[in-house]
Amino acid sequence: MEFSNILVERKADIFIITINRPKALNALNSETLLELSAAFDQVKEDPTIRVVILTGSGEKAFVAGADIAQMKDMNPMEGRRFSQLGQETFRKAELLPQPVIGAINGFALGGGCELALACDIRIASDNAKFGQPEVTLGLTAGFGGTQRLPRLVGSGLASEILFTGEIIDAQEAYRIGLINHIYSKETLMDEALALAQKIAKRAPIAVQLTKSAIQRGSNTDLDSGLAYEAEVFGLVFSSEDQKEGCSAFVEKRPANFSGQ
Ligand code: DAK
Repeated sequence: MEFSNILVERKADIFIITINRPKALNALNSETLLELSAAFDQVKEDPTIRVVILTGSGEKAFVAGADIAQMKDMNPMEGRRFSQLGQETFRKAELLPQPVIGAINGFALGGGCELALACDIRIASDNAKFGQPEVTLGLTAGFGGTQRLPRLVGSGLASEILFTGEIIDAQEAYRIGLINHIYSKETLMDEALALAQKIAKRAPIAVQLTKSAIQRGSNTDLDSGLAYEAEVFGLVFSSEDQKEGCSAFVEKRPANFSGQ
């Protein structure tokens, strides 16, 4: 598929998706969501991709939200469809076998914050800003923010962010656990790539099963999550990489994982 609102780039095992509407601060309209959805489908079908990095183009924004110009005149049915499209697209990121790193390079507001929340790992530049300003527009968060933000930072902090629409800076986002690391904007992508490369060197099946256990566990009770973890743990023993990884340790040599 040809993309006009996103850029995709392959760097060895790593797939970089850049939302590319800098004139609208990378706001998500339906077309951009459809392209993002197609890119996630492409990643899912390609086992040679080990890690995905998601970022925004330009100096100012990761994603400044859902496209307000498009939403302005929506009727309720169009609103519901738009919300479903965003939710389905973001869910694809979570359900990808490969880890997704959000490299948040500026404003991550509304749908942009929600897209960041759907990434497995979030790192940000020091100029990043986060918030759910929907209530300032007479809207509710519609791409998962009311569900994922409380799960990540707790109900009290999420409620304050969602009820006030206040924007927080990278330091505050770091303090509340919304992001893992803060870097200068010049080094953010290098750091994202270094993190992606570190993950890409590990046994891919083990990494992917770990992601699936984290995802499964965050949506279930502890006992069901532990039962799933035990199944996954058993399953890795069918991989060549398990034999290689454990043998390499015993033989005191570096492991050479094949992804099988
Ligand atoms: N949508 C469309 N265009 C946007 C945009 C957005 N979210 N954000 C910025 N832009 C456009 C601006 O209109 C401007 O376009 P031109 O006037 O140049 O044509 C250009 O990007 C540059 O923006 P500014 O001139 O405003 O740049 P500043 O540096 O002065 O300000 C800003 C940056 C990020 C503080 C400001 O642009 C801003 O406040 N933007 C809006 C941020 C925001 O409120 N985002 C949340 C959007 S609401 C739902 C489904 C989804 C959602 C909700 C419900 N259901 C269906 C239920 C999701 C909602 C949202 O995400």
